[in-house]
Amino acid sequence: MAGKGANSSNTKGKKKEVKKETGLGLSYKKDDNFGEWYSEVVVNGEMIEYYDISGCYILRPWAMSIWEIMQTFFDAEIKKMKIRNCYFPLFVSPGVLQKEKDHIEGFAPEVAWVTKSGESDLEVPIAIRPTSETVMYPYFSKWIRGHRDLPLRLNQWCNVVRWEFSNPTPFIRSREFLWQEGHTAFATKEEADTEVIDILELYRHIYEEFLAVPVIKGKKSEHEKFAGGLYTTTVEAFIPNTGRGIQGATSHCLGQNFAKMFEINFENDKGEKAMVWQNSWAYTTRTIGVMIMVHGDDKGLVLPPKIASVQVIVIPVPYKDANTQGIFDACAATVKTLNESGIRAEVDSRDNYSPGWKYSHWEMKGVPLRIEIGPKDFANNQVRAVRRDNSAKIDIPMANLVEQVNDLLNNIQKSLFEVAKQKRDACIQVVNTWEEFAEALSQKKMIMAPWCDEEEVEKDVKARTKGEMGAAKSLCSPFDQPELPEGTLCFASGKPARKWTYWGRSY
Ligand code: 87F
Repeated sequence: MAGKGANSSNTKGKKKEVKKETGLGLSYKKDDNFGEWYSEVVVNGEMIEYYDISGCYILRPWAMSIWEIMQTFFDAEIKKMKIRNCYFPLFVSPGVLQKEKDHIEGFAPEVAWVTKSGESDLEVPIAIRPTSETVMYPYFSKWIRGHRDLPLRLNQWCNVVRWEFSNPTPFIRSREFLWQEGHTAFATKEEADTEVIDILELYRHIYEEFLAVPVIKGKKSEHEKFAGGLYTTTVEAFIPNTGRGIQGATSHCLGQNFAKMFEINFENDKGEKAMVWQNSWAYTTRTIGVMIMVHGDDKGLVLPPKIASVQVIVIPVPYKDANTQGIFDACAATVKTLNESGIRAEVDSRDNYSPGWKYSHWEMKGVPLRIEIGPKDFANNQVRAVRRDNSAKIDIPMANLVEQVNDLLNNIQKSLFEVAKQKRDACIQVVNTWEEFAEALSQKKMIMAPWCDEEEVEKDVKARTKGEMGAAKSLCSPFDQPELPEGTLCFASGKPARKWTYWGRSY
């Protein structure tokens, strides 16, 4: 059972030498039993606590602080773009929800409803927002009159509820999650197109520069796009352990479909009645799960410095007859110096845990850099730094502390990305035929294939790959297209290929 790994019997892999020494550590290894490893690492790393409603999780401060760091970045960036924050209600009346019938149809089973207050039935049940198109767009219609009311660019930070039935996974697929949802309206398609790409670049930035997770920017197929929109762009990540692609965030151009439905019209500069062009875009707490899956190891979480609320943990290592007070003072001074230069450092001065226990504890929580100060370091006016990502040990003279710690943190950030990219790239397989495709899929690859771009063919690929591992689908057609030689044929249909597309199993 998920999250109960510590108490269950040892099925795969050895069960914990570390555990005997310290009471800490993981029962499962990432490469042996990825699912149980993940369930255990999110709990032992203090990101998540399981809750008594399936698919709902408590986000502990260690996780929330990551969300807030990304939020601070993204919020400032969209404000530079003149996008403004707002907040619409959580509840949706049935009439409004079903106004856009086509778009809601496929999603209806996931909508959660409030039917009672106390003991009495509500006269009309009220839906809980799964997304806010139908909540917001009636007001877009009211607020937009003339071209001077455009663009209207709104964002909200909120929770949404989707009552999913397929296996819930912390961060990755939960019934309630946090996101930002951007909803914008423009006078022209060109402006909308530009924003779609600008927002997608911010999503790439969050994944690659903050979470150190490589992503591929591209366009979803007609089959995989948001059905209510015109086209969907995505940043796609990949989890090497499971061989599955995962949609990291999406930026949609909605075209004029919703404008038609909700009558979002304006008088253009020629005095004619025109319909707006709309976008919507979102990233969610799933980002955190992808980061954990990509970087975590057998000792626990591995947090990239940019998103770690504690970048450096300082641990005093006093021996019996050492100058304990001197060591504790040196630790405090180290933290103070680092904090003053903007580095997020803390000391673990608890006297009821041994240094060894503290090492394991902070490794489990993924702190990028540990600084130890023992009698010898104290005597030499230096500290010992230990990297979480590769266990490298570096002695740093106090005089160079800030400079070297900054260098190390930058290095860890870069190196996490490079290592993740190498692993991801090693999973990419270029194929040209169905046989090669099937073989690569069985090897859990992310597959780059020439495709005719026909929806029927994608459906056929799904049907032909159906099995207990789940069917393969298109992940995206990368914006960055390799050359497609004249006469290249589709891997699945044998018709002339129109583009290179990534395929694979996915979350
Ligand atoms: C579940 C229940 C009801 C996804 C749903 O991607 C409706 C929906 O509309 C639904 N699950 N969607 C699509 C969401 C599209 C769009 N919304 C704004 C985004 C970005 C943010």
